[in-house]
Amino acid sequence: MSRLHLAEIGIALTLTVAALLFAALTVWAAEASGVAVADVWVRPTIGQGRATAAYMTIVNKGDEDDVLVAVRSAEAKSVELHQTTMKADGIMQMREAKGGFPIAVDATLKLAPGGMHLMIMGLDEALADGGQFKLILEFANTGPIEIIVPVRANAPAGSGAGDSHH
Ligand SMILES: [Cu+2]
Repeated sequence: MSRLHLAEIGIALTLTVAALLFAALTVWAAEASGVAVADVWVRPTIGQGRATAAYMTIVNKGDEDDVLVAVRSAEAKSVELHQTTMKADGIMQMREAKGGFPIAVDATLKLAPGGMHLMIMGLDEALADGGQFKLILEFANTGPIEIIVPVRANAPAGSGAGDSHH
């Protein structure tokens, strides 16, 4: 084999290794940055009511703490971040989490009936079981994420959320 040929093989190998390394780094970056959203669902509206609650599990897979600061939808007037708490007299109370929902690195934020949830108000149309709905989650570091939310009466299996009432 000529020296020129060997040089060519050497360059080809170097390029292949560089390409593999680049591919590996790209995959790593996609997995290691930002938040992952799973087990998303929203309750159907009742009668003439145009308010409902949405639930989901959010995992911070990034290397920075993050905060879910706001949520919006083109199909509703407003979406608020709510926290349900039990008062001393046993009455459930909801209040807006003004500072958003913080999610530390590697932490899991569970929005579930009886706890934290997204309060959707002023929907343009009723939400029926089996339908879907679009929400945009605004994170302080990750930025906006658009998600499709299935409309269903109960939590999806495996989300770990019981069917207690909002
Ligand atoms: Cu609420």
